[in-house]
Amino acid sequence: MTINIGVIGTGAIGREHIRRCSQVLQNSRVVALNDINRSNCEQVINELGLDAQIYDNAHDLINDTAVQAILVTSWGPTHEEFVLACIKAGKPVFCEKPLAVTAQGCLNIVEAEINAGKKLVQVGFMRPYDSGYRALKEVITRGDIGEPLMLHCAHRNPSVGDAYTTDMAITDTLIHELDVLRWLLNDDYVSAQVIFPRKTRNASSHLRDPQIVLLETTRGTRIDVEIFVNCDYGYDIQCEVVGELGIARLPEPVSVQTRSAAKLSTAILTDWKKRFIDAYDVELQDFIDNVASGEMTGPSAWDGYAAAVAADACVAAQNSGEILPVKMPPKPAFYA
Ligand code: NAI
Ligand code: NAD
Ligand code: ISE
Repeated sequence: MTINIGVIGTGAIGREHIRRCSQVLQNSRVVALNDINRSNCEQVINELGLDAQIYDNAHDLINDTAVQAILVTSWGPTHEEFVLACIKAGKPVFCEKPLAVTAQGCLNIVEAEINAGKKLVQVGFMRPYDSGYRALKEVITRGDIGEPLMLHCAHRNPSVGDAYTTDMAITDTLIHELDVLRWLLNDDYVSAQVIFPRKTRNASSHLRDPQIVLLETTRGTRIDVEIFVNCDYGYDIQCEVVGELGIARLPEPVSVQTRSAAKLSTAILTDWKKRFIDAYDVELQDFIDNVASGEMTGPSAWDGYAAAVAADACVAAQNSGEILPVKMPPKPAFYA
């Protein structure tokens, strides 16, 4: 069964997802596009030779009976409105992170989904689909390194544009760690603190970069995450778990080792699109398969909400400089 997909937001990741839905994945076809900038849709249709209709209004796309499932890949502040409209229309929706830009926005989605009585939402947290993170989780779950005591993580981008603000280090970048570390440890956060080291000269004048986020979980595991979005040298994701019996590290992406000009070296990626390219394929195939079977199993609206609750606390901690509580309500049975 081929699923007819409508895509809202045909920017960087929207185009990537349209390409994979049209050329890489099984049982999916992109039939409708919307973007606030119509020429973005025209460009992607021409580039990929798509037979898709352009809608000037996202709500018309959502309500088109030919569209069976929706991808929301517009920028973060638009997500809540579009996801709520998909739930109202009773259609499955894959929403790029963040699910909404505030915890309250995510809660509105959680409540709408519970009221609809059916899981319809998958959030674009792709790291739980990454083979490296999966292998790391297996090592932890098997008990090879004993109980996890501390995590040292880094999320580094080579550079960001001028529109990137200090809070986006949390809501746009750290949000991936807030999701994947919760999944990795099978635990929730109880407190957050943010520290600002000396600023890099490569950051724009309004941006505080790098930042260090310190998190504590309900079991007392301590996590430090360095966010450095103008690190210059590459796109680099690190995660080291220190356990009672040993240490486990997230595998590095495959890269050929060379010996040349008196140097032993391996290349480091520079583009986020390539670092998790396989994980994006697996997450979206999972979404399409779940639309076909009628049962959503990927990162849920509750996972989007949990990450947003922690993100809200981190943003408040950026401003106050204090250690702040992360208060998660109990998980509703609907998401058990
Ligand atoms: P982008 O700026 O390249 O693309 C966003 C697109 O949405 C633009 O074409 C814009 O015109 C369109 N848009 C904005 N408002 C709209 C509206 N109201 N209605 C319709 N279209 C609208 O942004 P990018 O990098 O593609 O990011 C999009 C989303 O994907 C963000 O939520 C971002 O956080 C997420 N993302 C996730 C990644 C991941 O690793 N999972 C990686 C990159 C982005
Ligand atoms: P982008 O700016 O390249 O694309 C956003 C697109 O949305 C643009 O084409 C814009 O015109 C369109 N848009 C904005 N408002 C709109 C609206 N109201 N209606 C329709 N279209 C609208 O951004 P991006 O880098 O593609 O990021 C988009 C989303 O994807 C963000 O939420 C971002 O956080 C997420 N993202 C996720 C990952 C990931 O690794 N999962 C990576 C990059 C981006
Ligand atoms: C971007 O939106 C992403 O999601 C990338 O994965 C992340 O590394 C980057 O910092 C974000 O801006």
